[in-house]
Amino acid sequence: MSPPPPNEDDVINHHDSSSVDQKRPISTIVIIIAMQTEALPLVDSFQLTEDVNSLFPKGTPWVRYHGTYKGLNISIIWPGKDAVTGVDSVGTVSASLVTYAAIQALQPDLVINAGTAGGFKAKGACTGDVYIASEVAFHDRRIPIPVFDLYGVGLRRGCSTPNLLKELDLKVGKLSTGDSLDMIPHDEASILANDAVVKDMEGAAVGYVTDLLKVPAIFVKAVTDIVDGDKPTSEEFLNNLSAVTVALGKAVTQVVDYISGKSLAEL
Ligand code: FMC
Repeated sequence: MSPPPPNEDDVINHHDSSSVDQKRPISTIVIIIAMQTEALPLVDSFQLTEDVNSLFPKGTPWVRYHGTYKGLNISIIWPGKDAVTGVDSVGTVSASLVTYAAIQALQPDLVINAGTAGGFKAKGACTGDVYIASEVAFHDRRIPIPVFDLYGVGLRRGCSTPNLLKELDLKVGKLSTGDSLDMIPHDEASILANDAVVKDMEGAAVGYVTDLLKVPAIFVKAVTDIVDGDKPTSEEFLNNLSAVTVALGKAVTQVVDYISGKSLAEL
């Protein structure tokens, strides 16, 4: 017999942080960033330094930049360069591993996943826009068996930040994650089913781990390319990457400035 289908409240995460945790000022933040190009403007802005002795298992390429900024203990975690190919370790596998390892090692009050994303112009996205993701889900885990289909989608909610959104000039929308930069028609259908406005390769994986370990997470995604436009995604992505990472860096700095001195309940 198959289990009864879960209702939406069972599928979406609820952080069980106690009300004491909710009211305590946030002190430790982990920022997960997939590409070094995305990380460096923030390393600079927060004046972080790269760890000399790694917190992480010997042999992993995972890099931590760390420092104190406006009373916050900040770590940027970058999964580093792939040992075989030498490129940034983008995608869900590395993202979930570093998120897990960083939470275990640093016990943060909050995780921020920052990065670039593709945007849908049909849903109002433009290149250079920065979104806070209200929800994250996968679009390439198709399991057409009852309830496993929902598991595959893996919907999780970002931390509720109504005051932060009122204060900062950022867009809000749903994020869909998959392990490919391009988009096959099947993925497009799932992304539309997820009602997403932005598409990346890490968000829902980070969301899975933060939900598992009950750490609130904020997703900040800057649009490098328009996926329902006429330009090839990879070309547009590479052309816009450096300009958009500057916009991403500014937005994440604003988010962190807002968080400084506040509790989770105040966000
Ligand atoms: N589709 C999927 N991912 C991305 C994207 C798009 N149109 N634009 N930018 C990205 C992000 C992914 O999350 C990766 O970290 C990186 O940029 C592309 O490899």
